[in-house]
Amino acid sequence: MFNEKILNRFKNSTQIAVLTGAGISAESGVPTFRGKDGLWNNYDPQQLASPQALSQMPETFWEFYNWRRKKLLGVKPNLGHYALVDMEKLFDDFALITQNVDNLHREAGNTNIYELHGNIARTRCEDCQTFIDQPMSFTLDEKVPRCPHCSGLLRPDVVLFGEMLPQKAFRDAQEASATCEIFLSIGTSSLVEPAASLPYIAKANGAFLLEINPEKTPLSASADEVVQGKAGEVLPNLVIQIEKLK
Ligand code: BJW
Ligand code: ZN
Repeated sequence: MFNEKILNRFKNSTQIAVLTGAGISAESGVPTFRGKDGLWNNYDPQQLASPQALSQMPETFWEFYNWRRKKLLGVKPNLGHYALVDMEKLFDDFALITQNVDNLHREAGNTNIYELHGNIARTRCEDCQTFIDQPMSFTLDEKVPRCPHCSGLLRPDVVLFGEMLPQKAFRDAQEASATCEIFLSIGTSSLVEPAASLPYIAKANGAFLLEINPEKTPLSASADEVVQGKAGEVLPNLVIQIEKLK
């Protein structure tokens, strides 16, 4: 599964950046966005994860996000998440950049995490921007949750299409990408910008680019190596191999 070229790179490197997408949580039972299980009630998630959906059809928007929140209540990290916790311990400089909003990397035990698209467990007011200090389950019985301070529309603290990414997390992710020796892209379709540009920043600065995904993506042709497989199977194996080298 891993040739000598890949393993030698890990042996001789101290700076690793990892970018994860929905695919790493698929084996925990979290649906991905695109692909065969990517549709929700015949809506394209791209339509729903938008400021237009929030303002023009708030009931449908919240039905989608409450469905996602409900699903996450029973979900646990999988072997892929845990392998990245072990990997973080093996390197001096390890950055985990994620597009996922499901909190599973933190739950697994990674510490140096940059969440580019927010966190679905947090709720804030679209009008007064106040964060609501409640567990995510508090919206589950509401058709359109309202702000207790100003009655404005509440929303999950996630980055919708057309919105800016959290600036500090994105700057840190850019820096980690520009300075790493190995960049791993795991379980992402590599379609959504600006996250999709990070591996190219890494490559332009001399990093070795490794992709782990059961399917080919637009990034595959630019990767130094592609391991076609599921994150929950490939990553534990990779970590065992690296542990043997260190
Ligand atoms: C497995 C597996 C297993 C399955 N193991 N793998 C430049 C060019 C063109 C467009 C743009 C551009 N710059 C900006 C844009 C616009 C837009 C964009 O990128 N559009 C493109 C889609 C065309 N980007 C934005 O709007 C961003 N904002 C921005 O750029 O602001 C500045 C700006 C504003 C206005 C104009 C210009 C600039 C914001 C993007 C926010 C994305 N938000 C979402 C929703 C978050 C909230 C929520 O969760 O609901 O983020 S969309 C959705 O896609 C979500 C994901 O994080 C993101 C990425 O998806 P991901 O993770 O890759 O999942 P999938 O489903 O696509 O892929 C899963 C993969 O897993 C597959 O490859 C499987 O094969 C694999 N897999 N099982 C390993 N077991
Ligand atoms: Zn408010």
